[in-house]
Amino acid sequence: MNKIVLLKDDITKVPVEAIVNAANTSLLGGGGVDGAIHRAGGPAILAECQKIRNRQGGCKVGDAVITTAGDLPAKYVIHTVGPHWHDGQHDEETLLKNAYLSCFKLVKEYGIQTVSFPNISTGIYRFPKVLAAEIALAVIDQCLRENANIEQVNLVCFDEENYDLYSKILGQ
Ligand code: AR6
Repeated sequence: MNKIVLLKDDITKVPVEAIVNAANTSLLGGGGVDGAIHRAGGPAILAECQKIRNRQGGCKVGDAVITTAGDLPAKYVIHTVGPHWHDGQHDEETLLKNAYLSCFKLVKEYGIQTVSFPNISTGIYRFPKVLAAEIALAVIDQCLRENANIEQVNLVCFDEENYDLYSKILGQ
């Protein structure tokens, strides 16, 4: 687990090779971290998202696509779509796991060595934060074992609650 770095920060400010975005199926931007990434990254990101939309009609829940990072301190943005939390009976856990896995698939494909994740689905999509953290850490742990090329995974928490609970789980 020593390749995992926990940060309390704005993900758009942390230099890294790839920044993961918690997007929606339209890929056209939104609020939360998605809004922050498009604002800080500039129009080049949206232009590539629109091309992907034209080609494949957006991004399904649990999938991920990759674009330039525009003006962000990164090379790529990986846009994934986490699930809305309903009641836990709508495949939410599997879909969140798939969102993280889809990001790591692109990380492997593009030879990415450093990547920052926000706490996908735990804002506007209201996924319970402890459960989301457990799912995120299990997938990250598995993917780090499977991909020795990854040097660092940043978990960038924006809200105090996520930062505190990740600190506890990671024993920091
Ligand atoms: N840096 C890092 N984390 C952030 C930042 C930031 N600048 N801003 C917010 N967060 P959310 P979701 C955290 O709502 O729940 C959008 O409208 C926030 O504290 O951004 O997956 C999309 O277009 C929370 O822990 O994403 C979708 O429609 C985490 O990011 C929808 O929201 C995720 O919160 C996706 O909802």
